[in-house]
Amino acid sequence: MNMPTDPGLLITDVQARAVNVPLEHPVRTSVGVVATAPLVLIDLHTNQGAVGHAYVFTYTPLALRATRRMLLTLGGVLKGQALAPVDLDQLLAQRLRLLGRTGIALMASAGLDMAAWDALAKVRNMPLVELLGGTRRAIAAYDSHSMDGRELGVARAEGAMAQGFQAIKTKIGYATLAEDLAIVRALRGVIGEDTQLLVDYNQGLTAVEAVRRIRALEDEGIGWVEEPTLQEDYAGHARIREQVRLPIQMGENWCGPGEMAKALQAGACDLAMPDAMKIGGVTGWLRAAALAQSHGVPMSSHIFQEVSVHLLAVTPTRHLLERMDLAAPVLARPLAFADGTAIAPPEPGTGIAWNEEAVRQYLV
Ligand code: SMN
Ligand code: MG
Repeated sequence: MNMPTDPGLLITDVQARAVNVPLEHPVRTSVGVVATAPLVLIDLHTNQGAVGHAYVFTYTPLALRATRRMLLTLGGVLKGQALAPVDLDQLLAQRLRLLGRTGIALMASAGLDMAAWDALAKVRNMPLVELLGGTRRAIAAYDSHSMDGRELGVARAEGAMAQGFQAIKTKIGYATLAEDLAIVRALRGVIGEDTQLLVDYNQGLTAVEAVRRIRALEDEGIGWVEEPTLQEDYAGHARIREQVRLPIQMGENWCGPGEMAKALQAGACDLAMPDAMKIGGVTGWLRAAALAQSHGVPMSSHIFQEVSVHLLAVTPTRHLLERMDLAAPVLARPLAFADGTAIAPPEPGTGIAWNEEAVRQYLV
């Protein structure tokens, strides 16, 4: 890669720390439980003093060490390079071309991308959203819950309403359709008719069972049905979509904009919700946002709320910000929500900063 014309702003070091953070509520899905938040915290140092912060979420502690090693290895590739995130994305794409930018390699590449954009916004002394050409604005959000069962589900819904949310998501895919219906109706009883109710099957059904269950939910006022079948089965999602009258949502598992393009091409979904990490960081998200715009698809976020609140502000078809506070215990300032919305913080960068005492406590 030819050296940049202005070698003024360079990456000098990348540090990565693995933490396993407690969750107030485990993320219970129809296909497994996320009991803690395994995160790798990234610090990307530059020759002008700015340090970019980001984290990646590894879903299982089993992937923590390997992801940290990959981050340090790819971070080593970026040492000495100009702090130009789009160029760095191209460099990593080229280095990982034969391996394929998926799995841990993708996660590490995306984490470095998010940290590089954070560092650049700090050097330019502006919030990330403004560096991207947008303005800080209130982004509509939903409070994201789990397969909590009736008692906890109702309690969490009541809490979300008390905090001013106008939309909540619950995870379903209980043993029987009757249980799915019962929890949906119990939550509707709490949130009323004016609050959006979203459901997430986390890939737990066959396409045939998904059609049966979604048809039974059609008169419950549901805003979207997320990942009803295997996330990689775009044809299956398209078949479901053709047979039901509720919007199909997916995207958290798309590895890069290329997979998003294939899913949209297959007619797999009415709505899109890329994950800021798996889609390829800030750089990947911007390309995904263009895809959503060209297909006329509303675009929401998946976890990574601290970065996503900036990204949705520059997403032409922006829809909803997911509030699921996975990193809060290790953040100096968790993202604030009010009246069912969040606004990108005013300080330079993304606003991600570590609570170093907590990081030490949860260090793996
Ligand atoms: C989800 C699954 C696993 C971890 C975090 C979140 C979920 C969602 O699919 O959409 O929030
Ligand atoms: Mg989901």
